[in-house]
Amino acid sequence: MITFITGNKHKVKEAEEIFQKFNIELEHMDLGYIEPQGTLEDVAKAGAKYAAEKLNKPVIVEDAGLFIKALNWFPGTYSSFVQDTIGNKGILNLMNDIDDASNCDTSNNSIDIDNSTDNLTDDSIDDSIDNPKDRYAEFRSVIGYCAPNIEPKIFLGKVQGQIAFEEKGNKGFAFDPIFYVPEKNKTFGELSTSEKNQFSHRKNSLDLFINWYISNNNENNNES
Ligand code: ITT
Repeated sequence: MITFITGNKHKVKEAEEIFQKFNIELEHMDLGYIEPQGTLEDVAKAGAKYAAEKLNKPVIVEDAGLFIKALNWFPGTYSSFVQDTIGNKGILNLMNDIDDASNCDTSNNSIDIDNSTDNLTDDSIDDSIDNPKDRYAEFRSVIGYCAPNIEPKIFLGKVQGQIAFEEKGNKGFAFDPIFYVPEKNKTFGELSTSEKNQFSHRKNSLDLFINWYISNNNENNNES
């Protein structure tokens, strides 16, 4: 049994489905630990160590965030604060400002772009943006694991995508409606939990953790 320390019920829902597939029992607890300023890795390590010592049992915590290239990887470790303050609309506005700035001296180019997109549907225009790299973003998830009397371990998962031009979908949570996955032609907000769980940052970090946990537990079982 592993205890997942988090105050975010959406994370629990996603993690429960992933753990079920491996037949590992997951318990959820909201311990409300104080997160230090630092990288996702720093926060995950400190949180896992604190919770394992406090509860005297094996725990995982997760620190996650959205990293947007054009914004110098903002909001990153400030994702929670940014989601609670300017929200998705604020992020879309910041992206618009960047688009406007980069289009300033290239008004003639837009005539070419308009012509070239004459026959495209709205959906495919999203795919044909001048330089999709400009809207490049990734979600990162760091799982911190710790148990009494051991040092914490961390597992990093990522997923690549783009910031959409508008919010789409009402599934998922937080930044999901603005995180567009070109391969699926959908935002995370348009995917069910099971669909998101096939390739998300959280799925990738939890897979790494679970594989490590299973092989480590087997070794311990064989030794005893
Ligand atoms: P904890 O109690 O587990 O810390 P939290 O919601 O504060 O829950 P994080 O600090 O790990 O979670 O994540 C920071 C923010 O990043 C979170 O509040 C969301 O706004 C956003 N976020 C993280 N994972 C996400 C996901 O899968 N989809 C959309 N937004 C996500």
